[in-house]
Amino acid sequence: MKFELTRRRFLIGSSVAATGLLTGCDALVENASVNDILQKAEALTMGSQRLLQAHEPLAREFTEADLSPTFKANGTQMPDSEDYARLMEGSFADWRLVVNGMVRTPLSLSLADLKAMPSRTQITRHDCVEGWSAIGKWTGVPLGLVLQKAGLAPGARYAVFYCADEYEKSLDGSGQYYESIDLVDAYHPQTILSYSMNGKDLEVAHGAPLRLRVERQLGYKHAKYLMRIELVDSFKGVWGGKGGFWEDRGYEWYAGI
Ligand SMILES: Nc1nc2c(c(=O)[nH]1)N[C@H]1C(S)=C(S)[C@@H](COP(=O)(O)O)O[C@H]1N2
Ligand SMILES: [Mo]
Repeated sequence: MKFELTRRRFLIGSSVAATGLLTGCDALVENASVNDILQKAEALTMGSQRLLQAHEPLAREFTEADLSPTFKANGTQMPDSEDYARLMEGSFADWRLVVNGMVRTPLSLSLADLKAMPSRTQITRHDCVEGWSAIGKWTGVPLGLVLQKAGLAPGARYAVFYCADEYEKSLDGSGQYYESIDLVDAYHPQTILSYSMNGKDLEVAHGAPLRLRVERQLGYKHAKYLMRIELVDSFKGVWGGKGGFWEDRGYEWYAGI
């Protein structure tokens, strides 16, 4: 994604004003690490402000040479539903990502709509709690841009991601995979809705047609097979109420690496 100079000036100016981190634009531009963060923050004004305010770093990014020769697929590798099978047979032409809940304008976006939006590519390391890691290259649309399109309603605090698959339905009969993150992570510049892995369309095993990448958190937060994103002020009442499939089964909601 290309940065427009005016946009960048605005970003730098407003971030300085918002954080009081440094006193002038020149000082900020000369500060290599902050400038680097701003470069990577791309057009996400709100995200970069929060980033600076919270002193939250970016997850480490790697090079093509670091890509893992194989990237394990984990959890669901083929959603077990007729709806998903139908969508897959049609190459996901009829698939839509619904964005609703506490938004001003609910959205229904096709894969083509998402691919037409500005994209971000990042090479990152995925860490699963089961004890394996892999480095992959992900391309997708920054979640912040999708949220900007929908416009948040006052009071929205979390984005909840609903997936197409039921994982271990047998546990208690409520096996729908879902996840959630707060708005700080939602607007983080490396939080993307990814439709491409290692330069190719996302494979079904890895979450086709769309999955979340939320790079500062563990693997189970990276919801695959996205169908709907709901903005909420609390996740009480959403399945087990803990904000995610694994969270409802005892895992941490904030799975920071
Ligand atoms: N919908 C859905 N998303 C999911 C899972 C799943 O079973 N279903 N497993 C999670 C876990 S534990 C990991 S480690 C990653 C695995 O992603 P991968 O298959 O691309 O390696 O997806 C996460 N997202
Ligand atoms: Mo995982």
